[in-house]
Amino acid sequence: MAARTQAVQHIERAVLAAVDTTGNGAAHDLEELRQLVDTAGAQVVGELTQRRDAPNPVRYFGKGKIEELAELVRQSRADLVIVDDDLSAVQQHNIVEVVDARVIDRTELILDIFAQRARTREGKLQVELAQHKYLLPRITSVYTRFEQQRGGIGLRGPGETKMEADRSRIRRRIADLERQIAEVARHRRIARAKRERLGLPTAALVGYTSAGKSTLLNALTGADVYTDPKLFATLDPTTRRVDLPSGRVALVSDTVGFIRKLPHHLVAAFRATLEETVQSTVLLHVVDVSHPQMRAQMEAVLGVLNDLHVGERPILTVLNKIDLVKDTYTLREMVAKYPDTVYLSALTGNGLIQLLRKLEQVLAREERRAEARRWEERRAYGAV
Ligand SMILES: Nc1nc2c(ncn2[C@@H]2O[C@H](COP(=O)(O)OP(=O)(O)OP(=O)(O)O)[C@@H](O)[C@H]2O)c(=O)[nH]1
Ligand SMILES: [Mg+2]
Repeated sequence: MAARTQAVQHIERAVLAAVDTTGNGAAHDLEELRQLVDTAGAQVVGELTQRRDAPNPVRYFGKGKIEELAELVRQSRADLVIVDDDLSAVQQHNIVEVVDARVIDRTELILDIFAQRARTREGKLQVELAQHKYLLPRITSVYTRFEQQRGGIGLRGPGETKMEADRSRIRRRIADLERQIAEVARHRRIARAKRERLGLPTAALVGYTSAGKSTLLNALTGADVYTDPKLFATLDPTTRRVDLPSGRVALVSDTVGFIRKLPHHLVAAFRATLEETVQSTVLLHVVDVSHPQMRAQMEAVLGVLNDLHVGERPILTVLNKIDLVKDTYTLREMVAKYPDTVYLSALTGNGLIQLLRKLEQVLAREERRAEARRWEERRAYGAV
């Protein structure tokens, strides 16, 4: 049984660290990591990057750099080091050997944020499964030295559960979680089949975390979904009805946001929920056009969608937050260049009507396509 953890009073002091393989990109990479750390509730007390062609396979950093990191940790009295990459168990172990602090990686940080934010039973099960799968190969190196410090980033489970620290117990827990998730997924499929019988077209909001998906859902439907400048405000899917300009009705779903290097254990654990949400008539890809990393964010989202095998779904690209950009020339150019693109501000409502009109067009086109497909199938059976 999961034991209760003590509420954490102490704000953890974190040193951020990364190998910069891009030449100049790491400075900006750390900006996102800073936001993630802030969302997780820790304080950044130092930063360190190392320029290398590739991370060292067994230590991640070079030898001298780890010494420097150890010194920075001492000076800044840091509790933990957060590396902006996925570390192998060996790399993590070798850094911990030298540095007198816990060492966690980007994946663990993201899993921790999800653990804190999970609200529904399904969300909690999925996050706990991802955390346990992540933990399993690392259990000796991570836990033996910091066993007594339970409760910090990477050591807390969703809700009030405590992460297990024993291999065979973890394996049993993983099997148990998988069984429970399969059961919840079965209920979901039933609910979805019910919705499908309504015969309403569906649209799913997808996009990078903080792109404005929930704000857009609220603007479109008058819903009251939680929005937040911090990352990963939404974890669980919400579906609402939207009235289209012609008077027709569509269902629009909001769900968890994506991020660069989204932990694959997390994608695997959330697969059922995500797949179900993105099995919509059309995907609305919400993009924050005011973000300096807009293109990298779009690519990350398309990458995750690709992993979820939704390549065939039509995508309507929604360039959001135009109230924050001065130059709308580029936006107009993009809309002219790429089919099925609109720009708007979910916050001010500017451009919403154009989105609804476009959505209606795309849905009508999809219906014609689906009808043509059905006709082809009937013909294949000699029925027409
Ligand atoms: N200026 C401006 N801010 C916006 C706009 N749309 C959303 N925001 C802000 O962006 C932040 C994130 O918005 P959310 O709607 O929570 O974003 P999300 O995509 O649902 O994020 P996750 O649930 O974390 O994936 C909030 O502070 C919103 O107020 C917009 O059009 N203009
Ligand atoms: Mg949201």
